[in-house]
Amino acid sequence: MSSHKIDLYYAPSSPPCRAVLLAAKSADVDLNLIQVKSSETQQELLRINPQNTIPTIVDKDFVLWESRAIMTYLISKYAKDKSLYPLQLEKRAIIDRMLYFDVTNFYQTYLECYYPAYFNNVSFKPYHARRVNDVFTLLDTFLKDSTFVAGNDLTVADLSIVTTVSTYEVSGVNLLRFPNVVKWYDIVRINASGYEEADGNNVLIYRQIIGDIMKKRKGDHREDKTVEEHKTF
Ligand SMILES: N[C@@H](CCC(=O)N[C@@H](CS)C(=O)NCC(=O)O)C(=O)O
Repeated sequence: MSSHKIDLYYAPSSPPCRAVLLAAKSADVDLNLIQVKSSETQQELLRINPQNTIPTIVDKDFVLWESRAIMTYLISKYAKDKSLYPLQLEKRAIIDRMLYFDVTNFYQTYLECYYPAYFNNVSFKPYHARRVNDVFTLLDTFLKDSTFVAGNDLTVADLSIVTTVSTYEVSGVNLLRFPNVVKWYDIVRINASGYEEADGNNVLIYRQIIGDIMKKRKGDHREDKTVEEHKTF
């Protein structure tokens, strides 16, 4: 365990914050959790992070944001289990490739397909469902011949991608169409330290938030198809 507490500015429902919570569990890091809610914490965050995004950590006098950068930092610095982000360059490169896949493609697709429906009053179109299907098909292919996303060991890339999958799941993606993903998802949730506390419980808060938004939306815009009506794509 870290000998001191690391501040984490966060929201429990936020997908990138849940990813950092999960990495902190694996690294056995003791976090001082600061929910960014009050104007005081909002101003505090803006003072240390001009990009004003969560998650943001403060480790003594070192400030860092961007969830995947935080995850690899915490694991490199504090995790006893070096196989989560090994030093061997080829292994690390594959893990990095999967982290970048998550940031630029897998999670980005979620942001582009679901967030407009939830937060900008835009309807979820068959085109979005096809994009989601495509990224899941790709992930399923990556998992065809290996237990985890970057080989046969659990790594930081699994911790990142599992929180994206749980986020898609609460948005109604039918995971059963992707058998390799289902198998991997079960294994990661069992093997990742503190999974339930870091992601399993917190993704339910996210489910509640989007559930409330969609309930209201249904009342407002019956002519639009909702995300749920496309859930089996
Ligand atoms: N790529 C960033 C995304 C961070 C991000 O956008 N976080 C959201 C919460 S899920 C946020 O801080 N939103 C407030 C804002 O952008 O002003 C990461 O992975 O850390």
